[in-house]
Amino acid sequence: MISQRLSSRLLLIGAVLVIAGVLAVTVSPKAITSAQGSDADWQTIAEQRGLTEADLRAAVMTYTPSGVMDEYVMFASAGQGGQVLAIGLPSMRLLRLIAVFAPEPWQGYGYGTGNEVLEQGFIDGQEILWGDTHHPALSETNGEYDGQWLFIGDKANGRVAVIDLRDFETKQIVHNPAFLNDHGGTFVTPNTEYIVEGGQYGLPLGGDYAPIEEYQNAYSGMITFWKFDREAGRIDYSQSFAMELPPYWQDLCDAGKGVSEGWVFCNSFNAEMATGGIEKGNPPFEAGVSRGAVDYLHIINLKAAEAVFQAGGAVDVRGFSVIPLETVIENNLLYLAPEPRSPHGADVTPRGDFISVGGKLDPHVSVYSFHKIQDAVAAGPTEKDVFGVPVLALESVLEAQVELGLGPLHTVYDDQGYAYTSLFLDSAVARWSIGAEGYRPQDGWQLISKIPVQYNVGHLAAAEGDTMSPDGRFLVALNKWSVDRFLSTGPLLPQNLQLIDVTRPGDQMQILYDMPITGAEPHYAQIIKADKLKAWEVYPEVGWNPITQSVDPNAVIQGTEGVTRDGKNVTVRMTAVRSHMTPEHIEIEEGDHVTWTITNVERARDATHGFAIPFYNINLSIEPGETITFEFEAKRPGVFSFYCTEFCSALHLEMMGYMMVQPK
Ligand code: RUQ
Ligand code: CUA
Repeated sequence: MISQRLSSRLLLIGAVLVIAGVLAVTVSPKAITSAQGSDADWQTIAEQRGLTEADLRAAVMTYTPSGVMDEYVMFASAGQGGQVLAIGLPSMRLLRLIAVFAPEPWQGYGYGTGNEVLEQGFIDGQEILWGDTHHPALSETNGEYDGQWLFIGDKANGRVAVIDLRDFETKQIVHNPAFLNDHGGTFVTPNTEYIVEGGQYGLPLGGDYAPIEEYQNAYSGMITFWKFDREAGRIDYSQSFAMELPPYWQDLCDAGKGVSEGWVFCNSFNAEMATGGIEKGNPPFEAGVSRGAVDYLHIINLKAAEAVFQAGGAVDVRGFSVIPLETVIENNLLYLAPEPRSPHGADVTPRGDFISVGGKLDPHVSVYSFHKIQDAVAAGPTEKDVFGVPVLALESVLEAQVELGLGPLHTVYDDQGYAYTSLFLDSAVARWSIGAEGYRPQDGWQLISKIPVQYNVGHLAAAEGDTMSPDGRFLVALNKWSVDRFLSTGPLLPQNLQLIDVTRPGDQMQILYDMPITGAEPHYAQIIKADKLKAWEVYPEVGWNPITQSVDPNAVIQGTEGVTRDGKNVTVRMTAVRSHMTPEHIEIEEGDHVTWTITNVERARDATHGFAIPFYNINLSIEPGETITFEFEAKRPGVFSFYCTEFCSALHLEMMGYMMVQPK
């Protein structure tokens, strides 16, 4: 059915292009007005709306008829919103908001459910109900996305979350108590043994106090290796460890793969160890941090670090295992290599043989060869930094520098041997050729073309882009500013995700679609083939607990519902099915402690029931098969009408009940 549909779409594309070629001559672009006349054919509509040939090509490449599925799913960070977005490609339809670090009412997350996950993310008892999500990472098997797990970091508070892609729900939040911020995360090793979380701003270990004047001696950098237990579906805290690094403001990291498997690479941007203080007459951070000519690429031997940790080489910092910098140096776990000043991004090529580092304040992308790094390490580094960390000479490890334009940041790769780098200051995407064997030796290392994007592009995401076999085809530019791309929404404007077609060679990249994103700044995204995702249609069995991913021993079976009392403790056991909750009268007393379990006994796909109790801040989304337990103190007497918040059936409005709290 679908393939028939696709082949007729291909015919349509041909027809559109022929006709559009004619139209393009006569039509002025950008003067989009509403097509008049309900019986106008599509050519007339295209003409009246002023669509060009390129517009029509973009339309047929992205238009996804009702009922037809997207080919890819993009998981994008939702920045300050603390959440993750799932977006279908090529339609750019928003499929799901996944609640992670912040309460989210639609999913009932943090209003009776999900509370235990959010609470795992509290630090020293401090409630933290938001996050700044930056870099999502899909789990991998043999360097390919396997569609099972998604991880994401919170830059603000230095936390990492685990999302199960069977139900698209957050299962765990962890925090390394030795540090309080992060950035270079999350990235996974090729078989998801570790989830890498690089730090960012230098801090005293443990987030303790130390005067800023003692920055060089009292402050540190940090990288955390979270051990992932696939069987349990959780990060194993006891097998996780961190490495203390010099306080150089480590930035973006990437895990080695192929030839470089077992290594991790991070750029950094404050080798100057500037400490700011503009108000004291010091150079401000923005000047101090970029004063020097070079920063350092960090080259970390993770395999060796793991062995040192397992041999007891770590110390305890606030209950977490940290390998101190002296031990790091003694065991040759870290090498540095100069980078052009204030770089951003360290992106490993699909075969793992090169690392691209964006210049940010330098018009080049610098490409390091892993083979050369190995040779330089074997030859023995000749220099050291002020802490005694070996520094590899730039000439000994650099493979190429490609001049791209202003503000190169992040690089992704396709299946043709091209690399794509975002140019923040140019507001453009540069396509360049990787001039090595296995990529595009025929082209050498050179800039191929650039395409303007709107505007101030941060990250790029490529289809299957971080795997060992990227798909090419599509690229998404995650732009920070949208300026004039959409109708005005006041001084705060949405950000703009732009879908770019990279199927054609040379300079024929094309913007296909603009998607406004509100409520969030999507930093990075990963794009996976949709058929790799095997999400459940309904929970496998009635009574399912999504936290344990098994049947809850407390699940309510139809016919056993009721209210029981043991002193001040009241237990409510309820089922939900279209269109009633059983029981419908809950009679309790002021001061009772209530433990309330609801099982949605539906087996029909999408038959979700909501559940809300006024005043008590209880709001649930109970998906087919799910069991939820919540607790509260009945502190306010009165009559409370609870109801289903999902319009689930024609008699949905009747799906309600009364909770009567008798005064003392
Ligand atoms: S950042 S726009 Cu990935 Cu957090 Cu570069
Ligand atoms: Cu259940 Cu409305």
